[in-house]
Amino acid sequence: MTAVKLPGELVLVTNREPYSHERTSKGIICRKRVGGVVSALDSTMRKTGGTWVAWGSSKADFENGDVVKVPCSSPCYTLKRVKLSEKEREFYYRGFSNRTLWPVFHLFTEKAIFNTQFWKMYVKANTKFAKAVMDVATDDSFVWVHDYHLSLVPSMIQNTAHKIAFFWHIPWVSWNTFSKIPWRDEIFNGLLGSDLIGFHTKYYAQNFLECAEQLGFQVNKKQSIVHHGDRDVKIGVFPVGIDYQQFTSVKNRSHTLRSKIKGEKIIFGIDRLDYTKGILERMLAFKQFIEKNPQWKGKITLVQVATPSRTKVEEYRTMKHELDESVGCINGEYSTVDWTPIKYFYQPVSFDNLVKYYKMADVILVTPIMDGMNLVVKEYIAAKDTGVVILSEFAGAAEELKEAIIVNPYDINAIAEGIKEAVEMPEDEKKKRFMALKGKVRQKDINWWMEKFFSEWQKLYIPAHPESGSA
Ligand code: ADQ
Repeated sequence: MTAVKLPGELVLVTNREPYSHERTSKGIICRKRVGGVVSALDSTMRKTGGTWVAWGSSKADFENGDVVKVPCSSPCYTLKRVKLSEKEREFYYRGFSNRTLWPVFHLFTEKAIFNTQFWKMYVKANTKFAKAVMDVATDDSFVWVHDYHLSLVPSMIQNTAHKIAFFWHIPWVSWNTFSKIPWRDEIFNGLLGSDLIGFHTKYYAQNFLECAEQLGFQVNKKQSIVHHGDRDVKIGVFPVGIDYQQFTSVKNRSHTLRSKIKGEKIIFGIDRLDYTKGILERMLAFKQFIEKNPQWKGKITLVQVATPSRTKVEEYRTMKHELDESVGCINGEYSTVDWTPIKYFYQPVSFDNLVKYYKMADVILVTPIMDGMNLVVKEYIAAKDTGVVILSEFAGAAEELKEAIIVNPYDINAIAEGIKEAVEMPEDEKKKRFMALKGKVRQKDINWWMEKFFSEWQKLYIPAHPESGSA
């Protein structure tokens, strides 16, 4: 249990649901969904209880009504599902969320599509989520809205006088980039319906304050406050952590997996298959490493797991083809009868296997082009006793994890050099750096994050003391 408990029920709102109900030949099964936001928040909800409002995206989700108790194995909180039509899924989710906002906020503006139909459905879907919140929230509720899919919800529910906070899980870009969105005012005003808005890093929070100024809001930079009409909106920095205990409590059973992979060193990468994660660049860097360091041929393997993600969105299908081709080319060129340089899996893995992969890996390779935080790197550090981390300077996690080998993900040469440094790092240095990283991940875990956010949030409702001695 956490020390900081909110004095009212928590109503959490996200696009993705934490658990889906799926029909199989064995009947309806309940499955945990993959993704950073769900990973972080399921741990939170298990501790606080309350209601989670999310899109019921699976066919069997509504078979027993729109409200269920989850996690299915040991229910401790309520999931209220929102039903979206096919048109809303297409234009709100795959369209505005994933083909407009996602690329813009990850600096892939050339991929962004600005389409009025997308926008209209985004407004409509946000209205549905807002209504679902109003159905379950009471005057005492603390409503916590998450991520870029739901930026309009705070201002839509504001009239009902709930306490509202928002957490933005992806990067917040500078005004130069944000200003390209034709609906920038609506999005910004939507978010400002919150009393507190959280980001992963100082840099994103500064960008947000800069955008507020550019849009004409009065900003108090020292106190990180945006004045919006007669209200103050507090902007805060809360780098998300992981459920540290969950990763340390798994016993080491990685030797079975390890013995099946040839060579002295295993490098590991696991991501949703997404163009922002830098997976293609990682493959090219590994190829360059093998070319420049032939002594490592047959002795090193890159294991890359990619989870299918947003598979109906064109850019993701294109990227999958490119990745298939790239892995095929590299393996075709360098494989021998008893060595395959890259082992590539396009599938989700269970939690148990995820931890086995982390434990067997000598090096984790995390090279996103842009990433709000990145939980994979923290999970690896928690799961291992020692290891080496190669981390993109453009992952939010790089602001904290400075003992990693930090690389520029656009620079293939730098990543290849990083791999060399990692596999040849002296034991002493490896241990020293890893212990420092482990200390940080242990200290700022998911409980720390939640407590920091909740205590900042509650403070906003404590009435200020009248100044003593004033007339
Ligand atoms: P994501 O973009 O989803 O999250 P990330 O933070 O790396 O990215 O989290 C991915 C999660 O999915 C991890 O918990 C990982 O273990 C899991 N995962 C990935 N591939 C998997 C697979 N094949 N099988 C099973 N599990 C898999 C968004 C932002 C991030 C931010 C988080 C949290 O884009 O920047 O860190 O939210 O705020």
